[in-house]
Amino acid sequence: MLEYNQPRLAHKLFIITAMNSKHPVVLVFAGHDPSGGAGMQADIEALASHGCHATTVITALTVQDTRDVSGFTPVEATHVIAQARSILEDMPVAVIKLGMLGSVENAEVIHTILADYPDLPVVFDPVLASGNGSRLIEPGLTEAIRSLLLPETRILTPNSLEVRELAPGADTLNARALALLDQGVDYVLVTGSHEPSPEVINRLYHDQRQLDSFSWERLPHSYHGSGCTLAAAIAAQLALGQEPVAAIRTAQAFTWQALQRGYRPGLGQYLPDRCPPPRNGD
Ligand code: PXL
Repeated sequence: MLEYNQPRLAHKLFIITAMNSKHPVVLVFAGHDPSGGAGMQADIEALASHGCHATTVITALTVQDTRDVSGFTPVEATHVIAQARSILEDMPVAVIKLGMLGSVENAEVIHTILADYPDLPVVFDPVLASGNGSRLIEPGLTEAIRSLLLPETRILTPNSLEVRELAPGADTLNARALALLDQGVDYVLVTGSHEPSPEVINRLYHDQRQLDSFSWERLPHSYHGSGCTLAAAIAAQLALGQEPVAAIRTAQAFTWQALQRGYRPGLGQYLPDRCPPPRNGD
């Protein structure tokens, strides 16, 4: 018993160190988007602008621009697990953030890692498709997410389309979100930008009920990387020591402001501005 508990105790002390460090470390599993709008780059920018240190395990390489995704290649699962283990053994990771996973094998090895570090909070943006609807998963991955990763997730941030895929058995958005809680997720924040309401309404579920809802002015453009930005900002707030509900509230404001400052570097969607330059005198 003692042999089993000692490493866990050591890891708890590691987490306390992580929370107290000047730049808390967040371990991100995500795909690479060469347009720089979504995926790992979104996460690094959002985390850095909160003063967190992003450590980065790339799970898939995509081919895309600001208009659409034309393909992706998952990274080998053996490589994913080796990247993660070397970081976890080196640095006091405070929070794990999951985005695009790429393959069923990657979901399986990530599950192994999460099982080995049960005290680390997990923020999961369950990426299934690009904003334009191109699939970013291979067959079987939705089921692997449901059975292996949802039970390990502290905060899940699906959009309303993802909720429909992850909980196909229930009939309303509310019932689907509650079904995700039943699957073992602690907090589900369903984002509402794909719904037809005049304002964007995000709903937060916890403890078998809807806990809160948040209404945001709908911005005029279509944005690439907003979901990644939101989940990374939540991960950052948790790593900085915020409680889940406060983290979720503050991260939405960060994301809305990044979208409001958004810019259009290419021919397609706008990108969030997660790193505004310092003003003169700052
Ligand atoms: O926005 C979801 C997303 C996440 N991660 C990667 C992506 C996308 C959307 O295109 O490419 C790598």
